[in-house]
Amino acid sequence: MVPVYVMLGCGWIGRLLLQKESRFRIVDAEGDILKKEGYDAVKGDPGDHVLWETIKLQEATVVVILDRSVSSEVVRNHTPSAYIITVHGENGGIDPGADHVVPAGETLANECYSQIEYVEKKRRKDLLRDALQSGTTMAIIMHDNPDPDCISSALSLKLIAQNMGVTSDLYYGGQIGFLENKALVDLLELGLIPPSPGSPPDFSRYDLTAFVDHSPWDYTSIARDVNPDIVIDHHLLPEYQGKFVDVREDVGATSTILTEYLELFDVEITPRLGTALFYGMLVDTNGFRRGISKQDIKALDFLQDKIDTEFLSQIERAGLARRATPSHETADFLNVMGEAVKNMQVKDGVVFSFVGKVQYRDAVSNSADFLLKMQRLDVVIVYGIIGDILYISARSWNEELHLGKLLRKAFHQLGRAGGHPLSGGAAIPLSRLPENFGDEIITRFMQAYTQP
Ligand SMILES: [Mn+2]
Repeated sequence: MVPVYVMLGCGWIGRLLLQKESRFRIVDAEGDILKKEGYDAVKGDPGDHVLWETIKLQEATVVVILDRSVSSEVVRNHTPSAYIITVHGENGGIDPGADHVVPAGETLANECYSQIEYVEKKRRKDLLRDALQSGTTMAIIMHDNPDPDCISSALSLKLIAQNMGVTSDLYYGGQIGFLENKALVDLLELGLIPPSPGSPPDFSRYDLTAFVDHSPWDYTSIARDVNPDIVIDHHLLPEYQGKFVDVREDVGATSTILTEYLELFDVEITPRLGTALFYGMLVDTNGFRRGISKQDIKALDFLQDKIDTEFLSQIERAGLARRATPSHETADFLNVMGEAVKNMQVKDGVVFSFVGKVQYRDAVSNSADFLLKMQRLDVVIVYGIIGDILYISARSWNEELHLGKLLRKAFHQLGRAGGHPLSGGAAIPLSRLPENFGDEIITRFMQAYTQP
């Protein structure tokens, strides 16, 4: 479902447009220069059909024609479903073959760009609607440790589907570790279907299945054999084809993507839902410090008058209040943090810490967050054991590293691994690791880290 944009002819207008959207396949007389600058361009006549084959023009979702000699009708015949944008000729004549004609002038690149954004949104909306309308019941499957981003995204998809007469059940396979997240689930009255060990859910009784905030199949233990119809996520783009796959690596939170769909489908956003989406973005971007994009800012702007700060502090207080009582689970979180600090070892600028056996997976990631704030170093790796699985959480300040990809490279042969540029995780069965697994973790990570 990745959009394909094509530019026939470039010139100064094309240059301006490329500053806003670089993902164009371009045919231009100066294609060789553009290619040297890193663009996906070929040199030649923008009207040359052989070059159209080279750049696979027929795959285009949007074609911007900036060379006056190229006829939009001929392009239309070549790629009937694409949206075609042309520029007004000097004589001001309307091009009969185009979907949209942009008036020439200073603002032309902006006009083109907003057209592309509009078309792209409409295309996604139509595709999601078609996918949802192909059934009446849906299982929305969250990842194993639902966080606020996953929780609010699942609820949003449920509401969008409900508007189309589709009823949904929400599933997860692991634990909800953080107390705030439990409070969020309770307060939103989500009615999640908890995992029942020994009797996995039968998803075949649903017309539709959806994964939110994760992609097939690294982060679910209950739906490994499910081919989801719908995937909405912001982690690494999977090699997976479903009815509807919208995975945007560049956005800070899945909540951002769902906010866009709630707006497109005109679904009412209650203050609680608005707050949950805001909280999802807040947590996933580490308080808007990590991986925030233009799309996130737009979603925030849209949610701005739909956030209930009372409700937000209620969720955060729920976490703190329970933390103040010396419960079993609280002790686990604090103990694990203590272990993480005690067991730190530094190898070539990377902090490693083994926290032993833990009760909650979130306690491991919580500790990694804590060490990263505490340490002056760029990369932190914390790992601990639940049952017969070793869980790894990694955090970094260095966006160029892309931890998710690093972890995948280091550990994907042993288990599940992935994530974002600044945060990632892995889960590896102990049976696949040697006795001295600590050394193995360090060696494998350092190998991937030092040989990018
Ligand atoms: Mn997320």
